[in-house]
Amino acid sequence: MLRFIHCADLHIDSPFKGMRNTSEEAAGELYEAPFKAFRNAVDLAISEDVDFMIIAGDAFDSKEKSLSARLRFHEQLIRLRDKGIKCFYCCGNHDPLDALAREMKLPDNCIRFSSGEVECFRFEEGDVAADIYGISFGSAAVSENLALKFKRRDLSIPAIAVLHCNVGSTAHEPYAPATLDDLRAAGMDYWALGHVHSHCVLSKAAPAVVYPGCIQGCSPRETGVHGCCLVSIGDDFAADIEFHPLDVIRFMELEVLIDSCDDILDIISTLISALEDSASLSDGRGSVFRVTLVGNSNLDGELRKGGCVDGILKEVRERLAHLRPLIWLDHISLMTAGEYNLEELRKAEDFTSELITIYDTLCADEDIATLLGTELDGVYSRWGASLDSADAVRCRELCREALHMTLSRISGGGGA
Ligand SMILES: [Mn+2]
Repeated sequence: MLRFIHCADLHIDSPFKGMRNTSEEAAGELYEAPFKAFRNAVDLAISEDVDFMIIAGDAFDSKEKSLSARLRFHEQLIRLRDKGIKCFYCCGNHDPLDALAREMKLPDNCIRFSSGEVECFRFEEGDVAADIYGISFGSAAVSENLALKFKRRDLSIPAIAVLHCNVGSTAHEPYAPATLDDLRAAGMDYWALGHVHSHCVLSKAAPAVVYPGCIQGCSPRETGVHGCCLVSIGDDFAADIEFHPLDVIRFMELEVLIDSCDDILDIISTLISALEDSASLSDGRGSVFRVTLVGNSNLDGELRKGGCVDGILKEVRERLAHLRPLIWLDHISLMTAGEYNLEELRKAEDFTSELITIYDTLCADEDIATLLGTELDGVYSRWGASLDSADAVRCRELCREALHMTLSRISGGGGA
């Protein structure tokens, strides 16, 4: 039985994009997270005594790898070498095999695929054998379909292909785009892919096509569990795929209902218990939250006043600062409304219902981004700011916020 670890997208040295005003302590723990997750992968490889490890690209977040990142990556590969475990590594768009990368020497148990042509290495130890095919990105933006370069040579032992590529995901850059049929045509048993950051099995068999996902979420958008796959290939060359979590900090999105809160202090304590409850489910890992406050409340108007949400955020962070494992509140959004029933107000055929209709019409307009963008650009530029991305989703959010601010004021919900 052939057994190996398939991981990808380690993103060592990740800057954790999208997080703002993170405390020094929280930033420090986040920086360490990908290193620790990789160490967890190596621990798993050693405790499971696998035949080898595969890293399917984006080992580093940036091609300008810091010295510490390189040394610590190296250190983990040495741990594998000391246990006689080989590592097959192909480079992806974040860590392309350019002149800078070539300078980075790797321990001799780590085989890095070159760019240009697919290479094939035969793994043979005792009675297990496999051919491992792979190719690296030579530069960041590879638009060529690299999957078409793979062709199985030998049918007598399992064939594994290692590639960083995009198979049909619109959420990731379309580098080395390929279809499932392109992969099938190569005649492999297992495609060890990298690039897509959430774990997914695109095909279970003939061949198995697998994204293990990143080993550690790298931004608040990468919520949920992250890890690697422990793969066993039996005599029939069919793959058995077991997912193992490796992440040390988990990103979560949470809705917190504030219906029954009487004042802002009450909202703060409700928030804190909701965060503590959710954090307790993450098995001793750190947690980073993005929270949406929901519900009908007469505090809606007050919440929407400038500085109120920031004040809550600051207070919650301070009260949670001493806790370990880390609980960090990254962001609070408001989806609350005043103590009125929007559906009833909409039916009333009066001034308020007309006002709601104006907002409804605007939100339903496909060109909302263009319509609002021009108006908002003027406002934002006066503040010396800019609307980062005047996309339709953000514009609809702003519209909804404006509607509720207006309704709270009209209904005297404390916002006047
Ligand atoms: Mn990646």
